[in-house]
Amino acid sequence: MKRRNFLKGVLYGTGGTMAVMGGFGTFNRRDPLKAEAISEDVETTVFSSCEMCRNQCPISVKVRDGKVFKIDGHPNDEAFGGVICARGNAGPSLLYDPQRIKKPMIRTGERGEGKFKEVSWDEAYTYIADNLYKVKDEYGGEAIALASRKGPHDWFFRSIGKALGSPNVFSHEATCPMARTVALDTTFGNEAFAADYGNAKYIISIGRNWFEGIHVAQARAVSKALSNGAKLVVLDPRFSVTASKGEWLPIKATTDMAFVMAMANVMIQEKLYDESFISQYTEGFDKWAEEVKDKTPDWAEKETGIPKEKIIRISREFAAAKPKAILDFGWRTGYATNDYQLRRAIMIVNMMIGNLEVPGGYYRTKPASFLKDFPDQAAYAKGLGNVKQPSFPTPTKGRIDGTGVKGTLGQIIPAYDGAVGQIVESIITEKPYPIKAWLVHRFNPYISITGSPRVLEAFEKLDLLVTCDVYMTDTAYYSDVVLPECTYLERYEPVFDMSGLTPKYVIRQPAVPLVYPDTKPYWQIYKELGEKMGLGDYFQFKDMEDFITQQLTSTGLTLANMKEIGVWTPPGMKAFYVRANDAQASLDNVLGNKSKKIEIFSQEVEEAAKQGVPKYVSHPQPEEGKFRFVQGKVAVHTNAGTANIPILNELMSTNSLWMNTVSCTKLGLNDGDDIVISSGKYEQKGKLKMTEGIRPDTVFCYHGFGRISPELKRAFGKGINDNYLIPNEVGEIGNTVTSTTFVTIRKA
Ligand SMILES: Nc1nc2c(c(=O)[nH]1)N[C@H]1C(S)=C(S)[C@@H](COP(=O)(O)OP(=O)(O)OC[C@H]3O[C@@H](n4cnc5c(=O)[nH]c(N)nc54)[C@H](O)[C@@H]3O)O[C@H]1N2
Ligand SMILES: Nc1nc2c(c(=O)[nH]1)N[C@H]1C(S)=C(S)[C@@H](COP(=O)(O)OP(=O)(O)OC[C@H]3O[C@@H](n4cnc5c(=O)[nH]c(N)nc54)[C@H](O)[C@@H]3O)O[C@H]1N2
Ligand code: SF4
Ligand SMILES: [Mo]
Repeated sequence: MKRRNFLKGVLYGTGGTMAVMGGFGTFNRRDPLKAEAISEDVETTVFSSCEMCRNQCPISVKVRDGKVFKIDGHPNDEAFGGVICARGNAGPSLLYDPQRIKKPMIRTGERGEGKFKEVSWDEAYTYIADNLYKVKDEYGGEAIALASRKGPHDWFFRSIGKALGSPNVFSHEATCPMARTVALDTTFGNEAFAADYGNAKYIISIGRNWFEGIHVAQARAVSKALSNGAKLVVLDPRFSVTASKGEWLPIKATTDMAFVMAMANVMIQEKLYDESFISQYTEGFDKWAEEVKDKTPDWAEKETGIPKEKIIRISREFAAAKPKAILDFGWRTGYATNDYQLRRAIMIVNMMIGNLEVPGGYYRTKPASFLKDFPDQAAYAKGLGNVKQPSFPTPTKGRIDGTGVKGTLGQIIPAYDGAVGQIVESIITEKPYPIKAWLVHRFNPYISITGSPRVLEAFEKLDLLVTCDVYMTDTAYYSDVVLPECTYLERYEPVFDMSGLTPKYVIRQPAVPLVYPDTKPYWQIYKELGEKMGLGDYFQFKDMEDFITQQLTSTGLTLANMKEIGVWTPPGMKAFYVRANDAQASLDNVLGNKSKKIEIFSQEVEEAAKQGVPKYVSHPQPEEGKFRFVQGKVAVHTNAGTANIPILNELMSTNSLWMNTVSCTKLGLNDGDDIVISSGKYEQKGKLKMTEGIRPDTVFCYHGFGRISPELKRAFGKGINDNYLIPNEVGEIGNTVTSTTFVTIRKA
């Protein structure tokens, strides 16, 4: 293996630029094994996948003398192009961080006092098992809640809760894309859709910030479209990095649906939509046309603050680019309470230009199970198998969040995800019944769920709080038991299905042995805990090599193949769009609903909320002296995950509050001032950033700061925790809502 150029392949979006530029030379400076002192002979490459965020980009890990010294993108994955982002590059900084948790711990002091004793794994399992059974005996299995960031760990983690008869198993999705998921489910009967940015000629972002809220393949595809001359329009109340690359429309937050409905209004008035697509594939268009009849650009200008001429021009440009145009459906989608209706409206406008299953539009992802039904593609349909599990006991009570209750909005919440914020409310109010134990995996409710003070109040009331993480996070700090997981660079995981326009499988395998020998991978933790609890039948595999072998049986691939190649796509298969060669091709396999139509009018949403077609809801705007508070991602950090990682903390150790220059002047505030942000009952201190890059009625901060665990020694006490200021009020489908809070600002 030849020494690779350190300056290759880092996708780094920041401060208005996105360029392929240098990696962190600082690794060598920090690494005791200096690059120049190491012989080339002992260098190996391990193909795996990144976990610095949940995108799981395929990576190529360079190891010398048993140490990871560099991570690149996987060279053979076209969508990722051998590139990773700044956070992915910082993997070794996490791996070798002496501040990681290294041993299981049990609380000895008061909750939140930070006093723990190190224990053996067996002691930790025994403590958890005894206390879970105690809660189950006293209150029933339903009094145990589980929450994790959605991912491959779910199979193992969730088995514990489900085996104890709990219906209250949650993902993080209600804090993230759930409004979009519900919109897709209720419109297409299926949520597995993606956008083909790379081939688009016109892209409109509704707050989607590809160059800071990074997904490497998406950022590359949008960049490719831009280099090919595509036009980008960005609706965002602040000037994001993405806004800097297109036409920025500083929209009033929470009014996006007015813009989208006015687009539909113009397109119908001027007959710019694809009538044959609408008549062949959709139902309920007449009701939508009726709904948007009075949603004129004039009206939308008043709602959104965007001049009507721009709305009309953009609607025409968008329609003229059909079908290679994308009105983006967003990623983190919880701006206002009825966000799922905004996302439905967005997809309806997309369908008006017939941009489904064609290059440059939206497509259903193509896992093997999908391809089976297409004779030309069936040869590529080599599906992953499941590892067998006995059935779980049927819970005796319904879920605390009302998921699945017919005739209510609970009916349309995805049962796999649920409304995670409800755990906090049910602990505190004991309604509909008490939650007494909470198991948390790879998730930090204190930072991630709106209403941090309420989350703390909930922690206080629990009989048992268990957290499995790589750091002593804020939530871990309040826990009874803390389980130290090893990092992604030290473990195997199930083979991951990352299908897009073709099927794709990605492996995660250890690049190096355990750095801290008393940490373990999640699959081992939950298997051993399950066995300790007498639930071993749910974990019928010897180790992860065995698990993967069971998964791969029906694919014809082996563990050895996957270890060697890292990423697999069917050789010879081309990107598959169902309507690429036949504009009238059937979409029956793409649509998961009974009607086999794109449901512009959704009977299900009508029954649940009397909103069969999306209806406009006007959200309050801030009065004089108050500001709307919005937040977002920054290129060099991940959510609640990376604030304490040495190299990333060094790059950015805190956040500040963005405020428009005019508003600063009115309040007599200056750049860099120490300020207090108040949302009424709750306050946070911070620093002010004076900028032209935000609407005068809005303030903004990057998310993930304001940490309260003193064990996060680099991040502790620095910056603003947005969720401390935002109440734990949820949207109509139980999603967290983060753009509806108003704040006042004063000098500290
Ligand atoms: N570097 C980095 N990349 C990440 C992540 C990360 O933490 N760091 N996280 C990953 C995850 S989990 C996700 S979900 C994605 C998120 O990716 P995105 O959804 O693109 O990102 P966000 O930063 O959450 O939100 C984008 C923008 O929404 C704007 N905004 C707020 N309210 C409104 C509104 O009402 N209307 C409009 N039009 N705009 C509004 C904010 O100003 C912000 O700039 O990024 C992923 N990638
Ligand atoms: N106000 C406001 N709230 C938000 C957002 C916002 O923009 N504004 N963003 C929302 C979004 S989009 C999301 S997705 C959520 C994200 O919320 P979370 O899922 O809580 O955030 P993450 O940063 O993904 O990571 C959670 C935890 O995983 C841990 N971790 C990392 N690697 C491992 C591992 O290998 N094993 C284990 N066991 N743990 C590991 C990290 O240390 C971290 O504590 O937050 C949401 N909350
Ligand atoms: S987007 Fe960056 S941090 Fe996330 S998985 Fe990919 S390389 Fe890692
Ligand atoms: Mo997210």
